[in-house]
Parts: sequence; C-alpha cells; structure tokens
Amino acid sequence: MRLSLLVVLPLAILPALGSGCSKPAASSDSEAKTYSTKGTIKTFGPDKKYASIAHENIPGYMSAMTMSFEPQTPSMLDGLNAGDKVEFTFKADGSKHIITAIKKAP
Ligand SMILES: [Cu+2]
Repeated sequence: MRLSLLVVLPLAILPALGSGCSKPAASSDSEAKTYSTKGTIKTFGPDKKYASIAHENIPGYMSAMTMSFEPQTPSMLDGLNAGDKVEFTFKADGSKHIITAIKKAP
C-alpha cells in the first residue's frame, strides 16, 4: 500500500507542472485595424448595442456579408433606422468590430 502511493504521487504532480505556461498578452489597441465601407442597416440589437449591417466588399479584409458592429458610443446610432444606407468606419480588434464613425449615405 505505502509503496504504491510513492509511485503514484510523482505522476500526479507532473501534469500540474506542465500547465504553468504563461498566457499571451491581451491584444492591444495598436493592433486594431480600421476600415471604411458602405452598407445597409438590417436590424439593431437591444438598446442599439449593436447594428447588423450588410456591408460591401472590404478589400483586403472580407467580402460582402451581413454582420454585427458595435457602436463606440450608443448615441452614434441615433437617427438611423433599419433599411438605411450608411457609410461607416470601424475598428477590427480580434472578433470585435467597433464603429468609430457612421453617417447616412447620400
Ligand atoms: Cu463582414
């Protein structure tokens, strides 16, 4: 009994030691890229926390699609309605897309 415990214990400790690797640092704002594009507002999230916008092809980033964008400040979406055509600039930071400027397209 005593002997088997001595054998098992070191094996149980080894995996714990291996998990001590450090996490990569969180991505900083300097890595965020900014793009400008046009699109059509499809829907808004609750309290206009985000807007679902069908955007045009964005050269070097992504092809045309409908996706969610978060306004940098909620009031940026005031006066905009579903169906509006818009021109906007957004910051792509990892999986987040933050609208930094938006206006109705002429
Ligand atoms: Cu997209």
